[in-house]
Amino acid sequence: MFDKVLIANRGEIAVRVIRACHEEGLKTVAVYSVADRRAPHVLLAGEAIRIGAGAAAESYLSIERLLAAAKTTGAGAVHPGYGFLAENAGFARAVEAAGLVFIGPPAEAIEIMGDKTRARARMMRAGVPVIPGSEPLASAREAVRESGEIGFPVLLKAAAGGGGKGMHVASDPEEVAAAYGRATREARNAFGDGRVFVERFLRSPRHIEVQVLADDERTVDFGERECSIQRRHQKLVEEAPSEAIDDGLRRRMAAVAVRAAEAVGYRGAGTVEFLVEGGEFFFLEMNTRIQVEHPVTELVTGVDLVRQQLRVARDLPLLGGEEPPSARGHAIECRINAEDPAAGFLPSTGRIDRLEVPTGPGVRWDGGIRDGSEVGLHYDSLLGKLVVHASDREAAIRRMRSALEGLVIGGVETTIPWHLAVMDEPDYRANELSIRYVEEHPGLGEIPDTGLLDVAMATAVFLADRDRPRVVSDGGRRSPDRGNGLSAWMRAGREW
Ligand code: MV4
Repeated sequence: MFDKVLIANRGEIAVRVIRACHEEGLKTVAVYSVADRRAPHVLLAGEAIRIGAGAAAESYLSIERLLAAAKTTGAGAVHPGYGFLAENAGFARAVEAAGLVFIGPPAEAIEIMGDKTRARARMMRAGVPVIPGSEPLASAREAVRESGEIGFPVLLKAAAGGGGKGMHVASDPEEVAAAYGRATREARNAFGDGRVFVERFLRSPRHIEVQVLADDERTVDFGERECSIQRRHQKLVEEAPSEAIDDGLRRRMAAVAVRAAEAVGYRGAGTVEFLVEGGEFFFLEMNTRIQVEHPVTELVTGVDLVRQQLRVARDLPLLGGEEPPSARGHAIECRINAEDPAAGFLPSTGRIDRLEVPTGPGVRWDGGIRDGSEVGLHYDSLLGKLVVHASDREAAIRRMRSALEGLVIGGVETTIPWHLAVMDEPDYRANELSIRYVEEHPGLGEIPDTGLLDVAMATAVFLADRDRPRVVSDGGRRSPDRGNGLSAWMRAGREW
């Protein structure tokens, strides 16, 4: 049993895990690179130990340095967060070989789910619906034959691929033959593994995932999340529940997700991802970690999933043996990245010189920055997640719009304007979503191309307004543009 946890991560998830540990009465050790020496997670943890310079490879990705830090501080367990080494079976094994508890699933489960073809085979044996497709193909001729049986269009996928890399759509036998050669070469070059298989191509599916948590006695589902709004396989907006599925489909997906987890002897928190189209759902992959978007599930169920991870890791019964509460209301999460939506989501760097976060009923900010934080290019661009919970989806959209207005981050460009535009966008508000939403709605959040003069004028207005002494008038209501003035200008821009 352990009483001190080393958090092998940084940013908002490190802050999130440290808080959960403290609520569980556990001591905490933060690790940090020189670049992160003043980061919030370093200040929040009971202890902090520097493990390297800026680059992740010399710090958060160094198994040797992480284990040395655990040994030096007497930590009895390691929480990997997400990203970095969270789904690295070798890291899980190294932690356990060092006599520490890995707060996550068994290494075997990580390994199986990390290999797309092994996972697919295991799921098929467990009766989990997978996308109709083939085993790894031996030739272009076999690719053509298998595609004919599946039906066009088909998608050729690299067995060692992931995140959308190594996928080729083919609409007829000639295209399959040509794509097979290309896909094999690319896979060999990119992943050192040229194996390729073929699947039925789902044109505009939704990406819906089911949260599960397992201890030694049972595997429990915590409902689903709608994650279709993605850009280059990076989720931007997530919701719980998905309003695109009815209770019958919800129950079937939940039961399949539990079966998928049980089929690999799962333990801890995990997420089973599905593609949903035409009332059918197909296993896509399983994420063997706590995910960025876990807060929307926490808000609709009232369960702290990270604390449940810590309970399972200490052999305490999941939920204290209780049944999970049924979900209520609707939650939405917007990922606030240091990226400029008006410039193709280019990463933006700088020093945070202003940070105002909204509060109020049903508003949560899971942030990894503070005033003065340096935002560089060493790590991913996520600054924090703005999450809201309300009685239904329309109320949640209104609450998110208001919360976004109240979130002011100065010093870097962010995705806040883009999210404001999404909340106003008719297809989004009508829940007309698929994984193609972002490509089908280009230009959201972009400053209308009205020439630099207008932008200069708007910026001048914004800055003048921002620093004008606030005179509270008419019953204490502030000017509606109190929040990110640029977004107000953008809205006004349409009438300007
Ligand atoms: C698919 C698909 C359509 N049909 N497979 C993308 C990453 C990898 N995990 C699997 N992916 C997809 N596989 C078939 N047969 C569409 C995607 C896909 C996607 C899936 C989920 C979320 C976002 C996506 C974005 C582009 C493509």
